[in-house]
Amino acid sequence: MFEFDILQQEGRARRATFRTPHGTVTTPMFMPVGTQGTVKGISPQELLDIGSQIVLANTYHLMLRPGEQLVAAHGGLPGFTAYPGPFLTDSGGFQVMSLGHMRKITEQGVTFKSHLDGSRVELTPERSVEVQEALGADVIMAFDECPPYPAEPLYLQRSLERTVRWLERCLEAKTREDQALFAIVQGGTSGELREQSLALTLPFATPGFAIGGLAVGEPKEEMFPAVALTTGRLPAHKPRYLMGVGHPEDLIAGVALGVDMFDCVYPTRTGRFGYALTDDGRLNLNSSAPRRQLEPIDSGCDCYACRSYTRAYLAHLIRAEEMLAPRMLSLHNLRYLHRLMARAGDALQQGTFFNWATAWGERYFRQEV
Ligand code: PRF
Ligand code: ZN
Repeated sequence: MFEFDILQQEGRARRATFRTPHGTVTTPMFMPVGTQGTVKGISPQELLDIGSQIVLANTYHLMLRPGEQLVAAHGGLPGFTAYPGPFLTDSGGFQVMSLGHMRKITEQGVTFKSHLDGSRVELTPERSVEVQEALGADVIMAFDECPPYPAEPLYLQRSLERTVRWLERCLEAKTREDQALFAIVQGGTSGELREQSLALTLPFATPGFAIGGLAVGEPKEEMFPAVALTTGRLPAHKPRYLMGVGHPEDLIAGVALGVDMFDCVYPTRTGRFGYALTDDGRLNLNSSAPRRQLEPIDSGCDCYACRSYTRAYLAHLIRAEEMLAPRMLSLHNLRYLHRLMARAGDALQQGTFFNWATAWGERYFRQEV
């Protein structure tokens, strides 16, 4: 279980297979976010149809509502959600910081007020693992702290050291053999602190490693050097997961730097706002031009929305506030990112990844003149 086999490599970029109890997936891959045990507006059958391979779910949300025991009573996330493939659950640390109120971080863990009913809740490494075991995902994440950007170096250092102690407690608390626990490297955008986090985290030799603490508002010129430093130190033969990154250009850059897995709410959220991802950049279907365009969002896309509808029809749905619009744009955007990662994989297979990525970027960033 959890075998990671690298099939091709070009520079740092690689194509690989990753075996989980609910199926073998191919990387590089993008993972849709199903925070509440559902990818907003998209059915499990649709996820399978567009090539989703692993679905994300959140410890924080599901422990508060409906409670992990109800999910466990369905046999875990696949039984609860009817999505039959692999799941990954995030540990809750990141969501507590962005959603919880009156948060207090101590060595023991985080206490906060629920964003749902204001009740006082405690989340610790042990509790996070307990919840993630009840939810039953194939990949579970260590309970960490993702500090805000910017943060004081001294705070970042204390925080990353505590995250390592929490990792140790997560591994101690873990009882299931059929779940892979990934450690999370922190350290903000500082090279020195990333190195410290790596030096303390790598000895735990978890079956995969995540790069956390990025995509929290820092400039891209600070994010990518931190990614590059981290992928340069992580073991080659284990999966690498860049958390919370989902813009097409960041996926390509991440793959070039040796990242295998990504997740983000971006494709579904931007879809709900009326934007469609294409090789020519992001198309705004709220603007006036698409209202008269009789072509699909993307003639090269094989998703249901592109096979069925014109831009004009989708723009009409948006203006009429019909719920098919956010559904179809989410579906298309997810398919776009899945296909982007499949195209990167095909290029890796042919040894043409860097040429392909350059051509993709030239078209994606081309300005209309
Ligand atoms: N830690 C966890 N989840 C996350 C992150 C992190 O650092 C990020 C970083 N952007 C997204 N999701 N546990
Ligand atoms: Zn499409």
